[in-house]
Amino acid sequence: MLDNLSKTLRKTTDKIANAIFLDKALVDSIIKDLQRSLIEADVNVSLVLSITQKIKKAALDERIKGIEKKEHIIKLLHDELISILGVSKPITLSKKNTFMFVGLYGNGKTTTIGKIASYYSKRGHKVAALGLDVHRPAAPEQLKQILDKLKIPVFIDKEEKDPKKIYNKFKSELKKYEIVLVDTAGRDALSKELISELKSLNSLIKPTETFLVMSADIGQAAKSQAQEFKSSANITGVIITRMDSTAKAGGALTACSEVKAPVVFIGTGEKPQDLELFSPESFLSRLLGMGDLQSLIDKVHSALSPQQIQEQQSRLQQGKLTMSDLISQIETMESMGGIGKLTSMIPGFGKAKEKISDEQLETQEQKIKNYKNIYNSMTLAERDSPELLEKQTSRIQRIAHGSGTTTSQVRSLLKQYKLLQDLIKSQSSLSSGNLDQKTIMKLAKKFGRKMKF
Ligand SMILES: Nc1nc2c(ncn2[C@@H]2O[C@H](COP(=O)(O)OP(=O)(O)OP(=O)(O)O)[C@@H](O)[C@H]2O)c(=O)[nH]1
Ligand SMILES: [Mg+2]
Repeated sequence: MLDNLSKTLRKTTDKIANAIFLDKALVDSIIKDLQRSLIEADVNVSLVLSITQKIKKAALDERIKGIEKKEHIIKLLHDELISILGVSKPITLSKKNTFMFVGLYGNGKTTTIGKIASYYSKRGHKVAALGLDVHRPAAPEQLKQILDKLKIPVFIDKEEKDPKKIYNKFKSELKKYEIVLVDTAGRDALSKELISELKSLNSLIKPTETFLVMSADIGQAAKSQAQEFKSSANITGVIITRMDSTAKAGGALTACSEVKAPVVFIGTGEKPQDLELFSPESFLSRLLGMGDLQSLIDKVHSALSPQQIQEQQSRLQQGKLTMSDLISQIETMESMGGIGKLTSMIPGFGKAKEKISDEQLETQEQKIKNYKNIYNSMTLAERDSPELLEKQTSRIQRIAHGSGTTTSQVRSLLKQYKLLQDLIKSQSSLSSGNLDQKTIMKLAKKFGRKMKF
């Protein structure tokens, strides 16, 4: 169900959470991905532009910075998506309930009646169905077959051609049931004939709910259909079927929201159990692959504290890197689940990840531990100025001894530090002290190639 949109949304929130700088280049790429996949899901272009413009504006707003900005954008993205999905309309049951199902030919009315009958009878309600589709000769038998399988009573009359007469015939019998599901006939379009038929059934039956059943594959066309049925057939909710078999479901859902026709259920397959209550919040949570907004925000707060990020950013922007920055990067790697995880998060490192075997990962993680031990065995002066070690073998020997490593391992850490520092210096002078996301990416790639983790 909307797999591509779901993938993009997950990727987008990851990009925001993991970004060091939310600069224009990154924002542009996020916006482009979002626009592409929302439009692919058939969401109205002007809706898409309005959402993405709001996000872009917030992202480039200089008044909010760092973690707060990431949080702000994630919230904004979440709230905007919820708002285009509409509001949830809970179905409250009374003592006696009559649900009438209306819609055009082949949109899934009869199948959905089976699903809803199963849904409520499983929850202990006494359910029955009434077949009032007198236009398609096979319709009453189809309804009967579906409900017989579920062992739910069904009332049909294959000979009678007047739906009102069928209703009157079974009226007293139906009073025994808590929920009566009424199947009606479809048409190719909402013709005058269909409108008058639905109006007369409405005034005779007085259903507690009238559900418009529409297939998701009509995408944005759901808007005019919902609007027309709303004004002529008094619908109280919409059921979108075939969510499982189209990429256009985003269009159908958001179109209903635009005309304030609340979606109450979605159909996700042909079987009786393929039905879900619809609520924008839970639907979006599933698309995002997160429990709720809070878990999304927690993602932003994951690895480093806001202060740590800010301090590191300003040092990097000035082209400075301390030994403790390097160790802090290494510690971050550990808290994120080791270098394997890190490689998947840094652009350009992704491919290398596949080539690293478990065994290699283990030695790399051991190396990281060694580096930390080496750092802990250094004096404060040595940490501030690692150059002190370069010419003094005795210091290197002392550190190797203290950390349980070898002198060549100490030299290796010094080499990594120097390499990264040189890269940062050269980059920051090239970009006149203004390191942005693109430069960081380039750096990460170069760094990745030369680092010997
Ligand atoms: N994949 C999928 N197929 C569905 C879903 N809902 C209905 N269908 C299929 O859509 C087709 C038409 O469904 P019906 O229930 O006969 O539609 P209808 O609105 O009653 O059609 P008419 O009575 O001709 O107006 C059937 O083949 C169903 O199996 C769904 O959620 N997913
Ligand atoms: Mg039918």
